[in-house]
Amino acid sequence: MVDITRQPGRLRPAPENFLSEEQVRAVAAGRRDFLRRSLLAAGATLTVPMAARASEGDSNILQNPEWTTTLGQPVATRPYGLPSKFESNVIRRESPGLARVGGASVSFTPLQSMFGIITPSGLHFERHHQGWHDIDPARHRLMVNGSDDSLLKKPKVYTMDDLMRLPSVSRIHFVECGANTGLEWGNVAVPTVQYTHGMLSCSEFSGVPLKVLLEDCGVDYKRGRYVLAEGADGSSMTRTIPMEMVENGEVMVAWGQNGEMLRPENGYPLRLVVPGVQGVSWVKWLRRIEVGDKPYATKDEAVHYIDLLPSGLHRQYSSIQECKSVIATPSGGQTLLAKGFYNVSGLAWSGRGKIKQVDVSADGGINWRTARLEGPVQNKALTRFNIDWVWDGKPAILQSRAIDETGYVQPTYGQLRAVRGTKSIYHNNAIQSWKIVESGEVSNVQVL
Ligand SMILES: Nc1nc2c(c(=O)[nH]1)N[C@H]1C(S)=C(S)[C@@H](COP(=O)(O)O)O[C@H]1N2
Ligand SMILES: [Mo]
Repeated sequence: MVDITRQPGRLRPAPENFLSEEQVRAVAAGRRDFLRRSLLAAGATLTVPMAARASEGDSNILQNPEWTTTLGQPVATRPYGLPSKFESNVIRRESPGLARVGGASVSFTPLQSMFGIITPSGLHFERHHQGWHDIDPARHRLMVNGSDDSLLKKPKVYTMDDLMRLPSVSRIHFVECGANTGLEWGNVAVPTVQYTHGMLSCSEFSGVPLKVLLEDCGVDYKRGRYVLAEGADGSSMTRTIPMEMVENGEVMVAWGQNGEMLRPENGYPLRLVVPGVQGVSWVKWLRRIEVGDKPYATKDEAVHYIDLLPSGLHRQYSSIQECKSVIATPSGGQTLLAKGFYNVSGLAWSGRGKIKQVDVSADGGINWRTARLEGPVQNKALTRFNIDWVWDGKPAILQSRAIDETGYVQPTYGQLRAVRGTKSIYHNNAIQSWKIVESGEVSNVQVL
């Protein structure tokens, strides 16, 4: 139970400009801190004297502020609502360490500023291989065809109006780019959780199960074991999806995101939702689905999004995002300003189903305590965890370790590298460590 009589600690958010020039240079030079478990001290104890907060003489209590003594703004001053001006630091950011080539780039979700599990649509990360478009829904079409007519008897072209008349569903799912946390393979000490893990978002998506469309078009499930999804942008984004994922009803052709139409950056007016699978398969501006009898080995699955293994072989189609978690508060770039109580909070997810348990360590993985999960825990969605922690002012290393309903345990860096080697870019789900020093500064370190 939370003992609210404990003195709360205070946290300074990461600075507005997360990366100083010096940090950018450090990132570029690949400098980072390595730590070994054996060097770490034992965890903090949970005894801190109680203290009341001083309120005497506080003008915020004694005087009426202007918002109490003046007229407020009328309704519909903003026909579409916006966040408070005091939240202007909570934005998507591009990493100065990553090059932008034309429209091809990525912006990261500010995970350090989020609550619960839903990513507000305006803060959803973006990954475009060839920039984004605001497509006229009246001119958008979705073609469904077979690689030959025996695989799909009645090829069709749907308008948005056609699609939105069909029986729809709404489900909450995370989407994570396969390259999320990718720089950490190369020991680059990316300074904040926005950059280490921010190619991750979670929304309620609304749309029609792809299965409904395929059955409407007379699919032959016996022979048509794969679908190819194609986007309408200039990136020739095409990905193969195994038919099992479609047949179980999970893959959706979605137009809704968090109760409104998709944002243009996220695929307006139509995107594929492939729960548990890496972001690249969530084809945006979806314009065509083809049913085939074998995987297509397109450029985005034969050359990109593959894993170079220690044997020297490339692994293809490793598309399911394995169980992973990260502490977002406190996290890199933030500063603990006082000893005392903190609600350590973060996110856990698994492409294989629900999160079963999250453990948190404050001593770099020697001792673990089980965190509280915010329910209801949902299938292939982010799960928020929280745990009480009293910082005693001494150096500490915070880590979280998630376990999913299949029993899979999130690996340490040592365990992951033993299987995957060191040359990967994609699919890094290792345990993240945040080091806290006596000054309260929090930074990104790797515990092997
Ligand atoms: N048509 C199209 N679909 C696309 C992409 C793209 O560039 N073009 N990027 C993919 C990648 S790599 C990812 S990680 C996700 C990102 O989705 P988001 O931008 O909505 O976060 O979209 C995927 N779908
Ligand atoms: Mo991606």
